[in-house]
Amino acid sequence: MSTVDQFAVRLDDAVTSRIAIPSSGAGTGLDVPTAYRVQQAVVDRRLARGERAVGLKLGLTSRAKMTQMGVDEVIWGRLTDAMRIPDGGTVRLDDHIHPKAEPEVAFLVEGGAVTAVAPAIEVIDSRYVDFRFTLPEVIADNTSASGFVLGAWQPIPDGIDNLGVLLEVDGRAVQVGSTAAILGDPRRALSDAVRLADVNGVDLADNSILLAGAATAAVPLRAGSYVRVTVERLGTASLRVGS
Ligand code: OOG
Ligand code: MG
Repeated sequence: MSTVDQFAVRLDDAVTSRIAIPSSGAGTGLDVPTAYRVQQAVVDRRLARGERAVGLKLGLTSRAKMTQMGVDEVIWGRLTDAMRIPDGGTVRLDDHIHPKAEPEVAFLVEGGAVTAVAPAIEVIDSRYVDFRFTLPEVIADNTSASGFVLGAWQPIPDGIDNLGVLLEVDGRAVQVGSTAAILGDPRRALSDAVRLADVNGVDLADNSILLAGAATAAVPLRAGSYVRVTVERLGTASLRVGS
């Protein structure tokens, strides 16, 4: 088995066993292009189990996260139908390692154009212990993708570049931000995604959902809590956390 496949098997086993693997730190010997090959192999294993590709996600779209990781480029990952959580649906902790929720906006790309936007929650669940990883490691791990909730689709409103974003847990505000934190304007996520899809031969027609990147820091999920994201003018998306 190739090194790429071996790494993909370790990450995929972490998903199915819910046991995190340690980061190798600087010792991975993995470069970014190879990391994306691992990511593809990880996603291929999901597709082989019958999951369907439905979209792309961007990560590290905020200046703060980029600076933290010492990079100046966004990273991207793949979404499948099995990751979709119905709005108001339940996420079980037992199905995860150490899931966190972050507020996002999602775009719908149809026929080469963006037709709608929705408030969204991304559930990230790094397959590395304590969410500690290098840039190539998180790319290989499909950028921590685990689940996503979409609120109602609607036309793109004026001022999409600066809408208030609120993340509440059990009715208490825990993160407050703005869509401006997403690359300065979440529409830039679109142009980045179109470019990335083109460079990497990904067909956006089959991957019509685009998660633009977190607008605030992510919060750990606790059993029994109710998580709601509100994006000004777009409405809400929510989930419940079960054990
Ligand atoms: C990587 C995923 C980052 C985002 O929106 O920035 C991401 C991580 O923080 O585990 O999805
Ligand atoms: Mg995200």
